[in-house]
Amino acid sequence: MKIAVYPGSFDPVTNGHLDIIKRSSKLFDKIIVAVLHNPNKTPFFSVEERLELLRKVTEDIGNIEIDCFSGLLAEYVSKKNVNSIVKGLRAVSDFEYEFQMALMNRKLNPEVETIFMMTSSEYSYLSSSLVKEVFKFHGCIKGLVPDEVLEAMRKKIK
Ligand code: COD
Repeated sequence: MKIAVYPGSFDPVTNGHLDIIKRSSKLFDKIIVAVLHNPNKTPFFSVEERLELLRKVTEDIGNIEIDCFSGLLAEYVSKKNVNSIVKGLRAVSDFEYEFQMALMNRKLNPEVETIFMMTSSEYSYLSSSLVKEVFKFHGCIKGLVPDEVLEAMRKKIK
């Protein structure tokens, strides 16, 4: 079975993430979407909330597992017995950081391969942090995140 891990913060999951999940799910038998639990950061959504939202927005895809991890990604993928990591690339600025991480992950776990998927042009400018910033200042983020996420964000600030 060809399995890949798609790791991220997903705080919150955007339509850019969802596009990568859908497209990669056609290339692999299973995609494990893995939410990083980083105790040093104060996220907008808790890990549990992010897991729940990811489950909701991927429920019609089928070959998706939603999970979370802490610590090193290279160790998490070995624990899951997976050799492929899927990452999304938006711009040259993503490339530099992702390139470093891919090489470091391979150093830590020589079995691991990182597969990069180009963003779809309509989501190329989209990031969770920009979405949160626009939302904070009451800008319209409809169409940038799944409707379930927008609803949860509205509930959260009430
Ligand atoms: N279009 C396409 N791809 C996108 C888009 C978009 N609009 N938005 C985001 N993506 C991609 C990102 O490039 C990334 O590949 C993925 O989706 C997740 O994005 P985020 O922003 O939710 O998550 P990040 O980038 O904060 O996640 C970073 C990791 C959690 C993967 C990284 O920090 C990590 O592996 N941490 C574990 C600790 C570790 O092992 N550190 C050493 C690394 S070498």
